[in-house]
Amino acid sequence: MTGNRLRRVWDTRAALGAWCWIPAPAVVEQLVWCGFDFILFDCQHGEYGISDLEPLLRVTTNTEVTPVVRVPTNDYYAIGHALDAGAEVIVVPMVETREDAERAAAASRFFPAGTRSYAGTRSTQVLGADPEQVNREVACLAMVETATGLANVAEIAATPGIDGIFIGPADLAITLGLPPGPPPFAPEVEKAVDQVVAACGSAGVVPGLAAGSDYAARGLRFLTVTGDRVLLRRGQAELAAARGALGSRSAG
Ligand code: 3PY
Ligand code: MG
Repeated sequence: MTGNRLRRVWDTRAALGAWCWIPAPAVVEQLVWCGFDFILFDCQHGEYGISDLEPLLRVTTNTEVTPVVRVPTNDYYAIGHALDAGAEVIVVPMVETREDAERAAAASRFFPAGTRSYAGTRSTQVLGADPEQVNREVACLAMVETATGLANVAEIAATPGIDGIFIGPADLAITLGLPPGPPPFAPEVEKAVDQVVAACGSAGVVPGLAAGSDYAARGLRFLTVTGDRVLLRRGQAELAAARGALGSRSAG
């Protein structure tokens, strides 16, 4: 038991992670071998739910990879169950107000910091059995990914128990009336990134973004570099290159 390694990484540099959307331990094992700082298990948009998490999280046991779980909604049961299964960092989508942030933070911590319920599940082997120590190690990241969330970002970042803000650039773009797209984002979204980084700086919490390491220089410290589906889709470019090579050989 080494505690939540991501907390130590954040103190020194940007943490780089990968999304897991495909619920297969063999896929998680490949991501672990790649050496990411964290794997973000996505129960909102991945092909699995909270109750399927445990065998996936187990693959990260005794590795240098911190298991992060995005819960499907800001829900007491979902957050508690993800933590019971061994999540060390909880990502809560669509946080728009201080009340939303308080709900997420409370569900992530035991009394007196919150309302999480204690269970002797594998979580006690991951972050320990002492509620106070677990409260210190667990992290809760609120996703700011709507125009309303952006307007309230200072209050959300300053909510006790919120350890960071993770920006969802796709949903944010849509609620700003823009099409979602890859980085570099539309100027309005890029401006929002700087606004969130500034709010996090004032509140002393970690700013994160669903984008690659280019954004580390802008102050982001929790970045998702790639994901299992993205990596597999690279097969299309490899196939095109192979077809191109065959074509040029037969033409020549
Ligand atoms: C978003 O961009 O909206 C996300 O939730 C992360 O990809
Ligand atoms: Mg989103």
